[in-house]
Amino acid sequence: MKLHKKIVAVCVTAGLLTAVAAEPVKVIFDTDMLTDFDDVGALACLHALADAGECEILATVSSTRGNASVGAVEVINSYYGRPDIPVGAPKGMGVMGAYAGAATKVDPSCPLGEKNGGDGGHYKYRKLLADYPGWYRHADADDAPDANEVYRRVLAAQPDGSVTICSVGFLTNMRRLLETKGDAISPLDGKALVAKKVKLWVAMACQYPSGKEYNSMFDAESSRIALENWPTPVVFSDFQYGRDCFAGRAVAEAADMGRTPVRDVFAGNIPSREEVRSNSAKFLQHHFGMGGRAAWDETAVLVAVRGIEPYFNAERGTYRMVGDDGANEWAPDAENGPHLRITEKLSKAEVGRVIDELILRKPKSRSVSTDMK
Ligand SMILES: [Ca+2]
Repeated sequence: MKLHKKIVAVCVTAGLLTAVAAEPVKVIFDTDMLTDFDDVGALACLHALADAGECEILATVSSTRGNASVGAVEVINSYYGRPDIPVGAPKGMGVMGAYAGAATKVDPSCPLGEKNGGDGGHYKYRKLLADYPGWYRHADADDAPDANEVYRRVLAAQPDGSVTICSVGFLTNMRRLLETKGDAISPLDGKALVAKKVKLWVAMACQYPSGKEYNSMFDAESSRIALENWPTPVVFSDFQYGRDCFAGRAVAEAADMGRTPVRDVFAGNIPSREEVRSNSAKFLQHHFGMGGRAAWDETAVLVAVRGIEPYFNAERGTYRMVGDDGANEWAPDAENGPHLRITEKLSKAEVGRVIDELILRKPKSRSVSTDMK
């Protein structure tokens, strides 16, 4: 399966989509392993693409202080044989968990909840840490390094214009990074460092044509500052694209995989086909199609590593926050808009199959035992 080595990457320069020779895309992945679990599929896709030589994962940082959010990332990294990828989390601001709107963190003594239990949406990631002891270093995100330091150190060490940031959570770290000052790592302030080192920011965020979207609404101030001040091209996989592009049931139902942290999360959180079929209110059909869970975050990884062209079309304009309650709007501007939002090219079912194929790939190597307790 070396086909992907021949795929050309697509980069966005000066407003043009330009095909260039394939080199591994250098990616910083910024995620919220807090409530939803398309993040797990996205990180699985990223590792599968790294195994294929299509990308290099420079860092995997959390955009939330939710207790298990960094540890969950480390469990997935360990599964794919990359336990030493730098991790970090925001300090002093941002979403805490259990729910994104919660003002306090989960009490560590709180019993491991079930769906909608006492530890809110965070139960699935607390369970991951409980089930895979020894696969992570940071039981609480607050124990992890400052995401700012991770970003600055990683960016400063990379060639100019070479790094793609793929964010599939809150925009907190982008705002904090832009507001950093020159330091021992780099004399450049955050905005200058980003302008110098970052090629592209791919963000799963915002809602088309307007509305409130999870990733951009809960830390709305950071979203506004990041969107208004980011100095490089930005591509959005917005709520509208991913909401009916489903993936993950294939790995949830895979009979030959055994237990893995990726499969555990999908198998434990996707309703059965029968549940979906018999849900008369259609809630489950909208949120969990027969293909699995809405693949918002996985689509952002596809864009970050393989570019827009193979799977998507794009529309140019501006995503901006309006008011102070987390709402956003899209202003189309085909000539001068600084942002692109992906739209449908391949059918979403086909995109879902591409994502499933990546999630189903077994890791090339593992550096920790996969024996389960
Ligand atoms: Ca996410």
